Amino acid sequence: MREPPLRFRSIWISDIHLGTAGCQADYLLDFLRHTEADHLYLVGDIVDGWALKRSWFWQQSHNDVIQKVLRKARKGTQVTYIPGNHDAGARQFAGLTFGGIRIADEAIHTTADGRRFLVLHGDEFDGVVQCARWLAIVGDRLYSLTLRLNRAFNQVRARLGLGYWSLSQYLKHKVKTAVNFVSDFEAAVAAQARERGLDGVICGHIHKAELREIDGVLYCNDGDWVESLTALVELYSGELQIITWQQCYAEQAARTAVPAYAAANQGASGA
Ligand SMILES: [Mn+2]
Repeated sequence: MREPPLRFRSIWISDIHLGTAGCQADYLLDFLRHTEADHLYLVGDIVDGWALKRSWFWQQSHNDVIQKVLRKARKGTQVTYIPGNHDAGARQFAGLTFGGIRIADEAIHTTADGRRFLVLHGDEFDGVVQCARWLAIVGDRLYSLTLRLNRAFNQVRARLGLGYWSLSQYLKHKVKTAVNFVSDFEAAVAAQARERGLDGVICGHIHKAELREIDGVLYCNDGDWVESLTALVELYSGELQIITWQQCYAEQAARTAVPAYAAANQGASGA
């Protein structure tokens, strides 16, 4: 199947967590293969240094993601890497450029229609991470456990011929405190953009894609590639959208499946 790539002015992806079993590198590779952009922002938690320190996990697909991004940088995409808390080691290189990839603590992105957005990972607004690091680490371990469960669960679903369904996402949405934390986080990040006189903010970190106005500024979260498989994109008009790749993926598969189904039906009616 050789379809022309979807072209966007900008793409934001974050929370890929390369180096963990939860990372959905194959879906991300598929996304990177089918999309092109003038600007690509890697909005933190790209490689999971915390998890790699605990136990080494690295697959060929994780290399492929990095190669793919480097290749895009070589071919003219402006790539900006904003490290997050799980890859905070890279923050010491802010201001430098490696392999055509600019590393920065944060960035200001101006859309085609002239709006200005603050781009950052977002962990600095995470009260848990700021106040008690040990609590964050305990939470992180519980989280990787749910992701492992999620993976096993979806392997069973796949065997039964069922589609991908995020158990960890479902559980998290069921927890009320998590919901409270999400809304507090969103409000805090949006307030930062407002204080700086910007039109909006683009972040990641909480693994929940979002695009909505909060007190006069546009709050955008590009989601993640461990559960929701989402990216934020800017069209050439300047309009921002969230892309859920598992949906695009399913629609694509359905499109290619339809002719085969129609052909089979035609054969049946002719008989
Ligand atoms: Mn993070």
